[in-house]
Amino acid sequence: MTETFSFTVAARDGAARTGEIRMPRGVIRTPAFMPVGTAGTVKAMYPEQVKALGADVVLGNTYHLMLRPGAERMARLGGLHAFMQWPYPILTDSGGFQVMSLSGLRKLDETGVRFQSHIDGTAHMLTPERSIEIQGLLGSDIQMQLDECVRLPAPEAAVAGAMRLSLRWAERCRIAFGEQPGKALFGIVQGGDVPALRVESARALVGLDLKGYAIGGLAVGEPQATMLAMIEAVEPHLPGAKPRYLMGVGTPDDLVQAVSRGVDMFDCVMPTRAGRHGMVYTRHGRLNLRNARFAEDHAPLDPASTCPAATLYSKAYLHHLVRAGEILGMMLLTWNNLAYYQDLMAGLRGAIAAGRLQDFVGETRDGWARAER
Ligand code: PRF
Repeated sequence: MTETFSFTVAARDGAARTGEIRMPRGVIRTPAFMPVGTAGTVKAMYPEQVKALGADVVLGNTYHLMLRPGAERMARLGGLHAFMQWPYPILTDSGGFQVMSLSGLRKLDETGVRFQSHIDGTAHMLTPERSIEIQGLLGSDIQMQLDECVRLPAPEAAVAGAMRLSLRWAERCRIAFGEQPGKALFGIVQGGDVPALRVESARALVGLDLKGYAIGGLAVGEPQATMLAMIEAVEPHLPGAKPRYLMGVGTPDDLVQAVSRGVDMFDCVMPTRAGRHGMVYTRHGRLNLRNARFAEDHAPLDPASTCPAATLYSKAYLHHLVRAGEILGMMLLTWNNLAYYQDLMAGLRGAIAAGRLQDFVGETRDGWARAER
């Protein structure tokens, strides 16, 4: 395995690309979906099961892990890979976004963000330098800059202020990160729903010559059409030879649309969280298994699936497990959903390589439209 970080594009179809990120801990096939393992676990899944589904990388969260078990303790325990028995690449988010969505009292200024833990109310400080230090202590392979993400809709002045603060933090993160050949620091494009601010952000980040570029600040309240328009505004300004990561997105349709516009990486809690709440994703769309109409449905979720959760058990059984609040229900639904997401990404990679992405997208959407609702 390579000792350095590299990205190669093997094939293109329109704006879409398929390729490989190579790093010491493994190869990430792109377009890639990264299951979210917030607190050192992809909830309700065994790590070896996650890998077997075709996931090459999982996401961990600075915010959660710095609070519990703590970054220095994690380092003493040998780092996150050893701790959670996931020897493959790990990408960590920088913490800022989770501070904004989860913590209590918080105060943000040029230095960083001061906040209270959602677990025990204790006071903590996250600066660009401390975020990078923590991601290093965790042992993260792909580290994210600290940024400020504003929810939409928001006044343009607020969006511009957060975007420019994020740029200054990106520079500080780059200095703190230094040179780490087998690892990568990604910048995060902000700028809300304002194309000119998105372009300003992308250009400035590209000037920092980072190993990859994320598009943040989307899927935060705006319509899908706005999100896609922002991707289209940013894409021409990002280097073709570096990976692009759309943060916290999304539905299967969001993934298909964003891949078609040149995005290479995604993470989202949707398949795992939905699976813990009775929702399943299938080739025929999304179903709510709590619904009484499944109470005597003998059919499995998808007899053609590669995942035992979709082929072995009747919908009636899954409905029963969900209604009864059984742990196995959450496990099977999460397994099905992550399998569906990984199979979708494999399908997209294959279609791009074969130059038939538009056909694949059409067939996939036709399948969803046939959902029994
Ligand atoms: N910034 C960071 N993490 C994120 C986001 C962001 O804007 C989003 C927005 N969808 C999800 N996760 N650092």
